[in-house]
Amino acid sequence: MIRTPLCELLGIEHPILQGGMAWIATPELAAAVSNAGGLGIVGAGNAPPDVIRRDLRRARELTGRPFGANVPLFTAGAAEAIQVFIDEGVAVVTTGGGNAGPFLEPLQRAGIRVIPVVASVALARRMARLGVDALIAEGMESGGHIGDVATLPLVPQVVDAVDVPVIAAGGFADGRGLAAALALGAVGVQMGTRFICTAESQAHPNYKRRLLEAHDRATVVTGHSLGHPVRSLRGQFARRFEEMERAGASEAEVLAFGAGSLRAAVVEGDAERGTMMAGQSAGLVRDVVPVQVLIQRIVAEAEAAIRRSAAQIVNGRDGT
Ligand code: TUI
Repeated sequence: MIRTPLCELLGIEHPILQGGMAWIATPELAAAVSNAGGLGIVGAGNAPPDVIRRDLRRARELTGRPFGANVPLFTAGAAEAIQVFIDEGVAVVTTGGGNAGPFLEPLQRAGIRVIPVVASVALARRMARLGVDALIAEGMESGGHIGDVATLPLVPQVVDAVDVPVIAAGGFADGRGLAAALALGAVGVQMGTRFICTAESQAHPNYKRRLLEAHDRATVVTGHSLGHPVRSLRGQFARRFEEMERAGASEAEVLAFGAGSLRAAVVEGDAERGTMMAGQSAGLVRDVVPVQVLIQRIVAEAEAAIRRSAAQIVNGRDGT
């Protein structure tokens, strides 16, 4: 067992959160993660309020344990999604892609723990000052929308800058990663890409297969020209996106090209029209297993990694 203050804060067994990936973080996946002792998170993506409500109720049916909900703040319906989270009384809300400040008070008044994702020390400081319950420090190794600092330098800088618990994200897919995150001062990890390749994930088999085939350099970042860098698996879609950016296509043209591309990837398994978002940890994903097996394995690996590291401490000549 690895217990950290995050387990107490959220009422979970293992300090592992599942990322709120749009289309992938379904009630089935989130409930499986919560049932296995982690924190499952239902991703609202840019779904309409009635779909979000239905998904949260389904998750509630599938698990009696705490689970969370996530919304990317740049989506048009973010405020409505937050209201549904409040109405449905989820335990935890994580936010991405923006400033969670305006939503903090109503969420916390409803007894909901608020854990924004940050990609910089500056935003981490601002959020901590406002009184968030914890932070997720997400490095640019992550899939989807990313910042520009890598996890290894970001996490300890955020840990030093704030006095709330910090969860590390970006590049984590196994127990060695969890052990490393704890060594950096984090209280747990959030993993997204790794959970796509589980039995309970509803992602299309093509998406899972592409992840299993992925190697260390299998992902690419597009969208810099729009100010919204996104990491996904290399492929037809990313190449065409890059070409459009290089040719100086207008923002409207590129956005029109991207619309619906996530659904095409996740639901239809279409690697040509679809963007298969994934983090650099894709190269570490080697099998599709039930969530329960994955989480048990990660905890056992982390314990072994911490023991191995600790065994390397020896007394020096000066007896220290
Ligand atoms: O949010 C994410 N990753 C995401 S959201 C998403 S949804 C989507 N995308 C495209 C098509 C359809 C749906 C896909 N991937 N990660 C959390 C995250 N947040 N990473 C970076 C940030 C971030 C960036 C800037 C957070 C705050 C921020 O603040 C700017 C400011 O206001 O200072």
